[in-house]
Amino acid sequence: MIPYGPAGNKAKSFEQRIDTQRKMDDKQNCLLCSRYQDCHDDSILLFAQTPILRRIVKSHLAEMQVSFQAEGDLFRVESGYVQALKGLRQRLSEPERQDLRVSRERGPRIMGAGSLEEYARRLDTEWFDTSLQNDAFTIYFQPIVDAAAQSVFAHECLIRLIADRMYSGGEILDTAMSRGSVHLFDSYARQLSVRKSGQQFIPGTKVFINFMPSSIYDPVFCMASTLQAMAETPLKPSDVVFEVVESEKTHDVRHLRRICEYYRNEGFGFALDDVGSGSNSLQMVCDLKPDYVKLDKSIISRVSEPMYRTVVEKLAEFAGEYGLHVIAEGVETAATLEVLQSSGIRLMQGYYFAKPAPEMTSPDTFRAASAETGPGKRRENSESRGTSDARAVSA
Ligand SMILES: [Ca+2]
Repeated sequence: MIPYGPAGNKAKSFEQRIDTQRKMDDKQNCLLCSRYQDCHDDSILLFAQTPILRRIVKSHLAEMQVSFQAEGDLFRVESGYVQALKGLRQRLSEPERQDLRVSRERGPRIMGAGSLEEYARRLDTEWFDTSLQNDAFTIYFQPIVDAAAQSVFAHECLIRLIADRMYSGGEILDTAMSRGSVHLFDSYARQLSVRKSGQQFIPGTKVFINFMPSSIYDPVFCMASTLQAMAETPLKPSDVVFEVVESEKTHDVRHLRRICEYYRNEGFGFALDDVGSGSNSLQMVCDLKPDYVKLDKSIISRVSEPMYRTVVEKLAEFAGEYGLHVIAEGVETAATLEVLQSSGIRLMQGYYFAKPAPEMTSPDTFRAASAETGPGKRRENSESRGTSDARAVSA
C-alpha cells in the first residue's frame, strides 16, 4: 500500500501529496504539448475520510463482489474498477459521492484526486480521450464575408466531432476543460485547423484559427507544433489570423501581449474574439491593438436598437481611426445586415451568410448565390440552427 503520511494527519498528508503530484504534472504539461500519450491507469484509490463512509463503501464493494485491498481510510481497486465506480455512483447518496475521493494510480504515481462524482463525470466523457487518440475530430469552416464587395474574406476554423452524434465546439471545449486537457487539446486543434484548412485553402482569403491564451505557456515552445504543421501546407503566415478566445479569463495581460507580439513578429494576423461580451474586452482592444475586432453576437443581435447601433457606429469609427478591422459576428437577418452596412461595417459572419460546413465557401459560389437567391439561402446542407458557435473554438 502507498504510504500516505503519519497517523493522525492522514487526510492532510494524502491531499498534500496529491497536490505536489498535480504540480509536477502541470510542469510536465508543456512536454505533452505536441503529442498525446496513451496511458492506462493501473488501479484506483478510494479515500473515505469518515469511519461511517468507510463502512458504507466497504459493504458496497463487497456486495458488488469487487476485489479490493483496504488499509486505514484507503481502498485500492485494481481489476474492474470502472464497473466498481459506476456501481458506487449508483449506490451512494450525493453527499457520500462528494465525500469519497478517487485517485488514479499509474505505476509509482498518483494522478489527481477528485470526488467520485467528478470521476464518474470523467467516465461519461471518455469519448473525448478516445477521439483524441484516434484523431477523430474534424474542422468545419464558416466564412467571414466582405458584405460590401459580396466576397469571401476568410474562413474561421471550428472544431467538431461527428461520432454517435454531432458534438459542438462549445461542448468539446467544456469537456476538454472538465478533463483538464485544455492545453493539450488547444494545441491539437490548432494543428488540425492548419492541416484541414491547408487542404482547402483558397488563395486570396484568410484562415482564422482560434486559440486560448491560457493554454500557451511559452509562445515559442507551444507554437512550434503549429508552425511545423503549417510548413506542410500552402499556408503562409500572412494567410493566417490567430483569434484569441476567452480573453476575459486572462488576468495576465502582459502574458497575452507577449503571445500577440510573437504572432505579429512571425507575420500572422491577430484577432480578439467576442468583444463586447466580457467586462474588459474594450480595455483589451486598447491594450492589445488587434488587427481584427470580432464584435460579439450579443451586441449584433440587438443592433437595430438605437443605443446598440450607436455603440457599433462609434466602434467602427474608432477602428477606422486606429487601423483595426471590425468583424460583426452572429449576423442572422437581412435587417441586421442593413443596419451594420449603414453603420460602416463591411466584414460579417453568421448564419445569414453561411453556417459552418465541412467545405470552405468558394468566393465565386458565394457571389453567384448572393446574386441569385440572397445570402441566407446558401448553405442549407450544413449545420442546423441552434448549434451555437458563440464558444466554438479550437477551442
Ligand atoms: Ca472564434
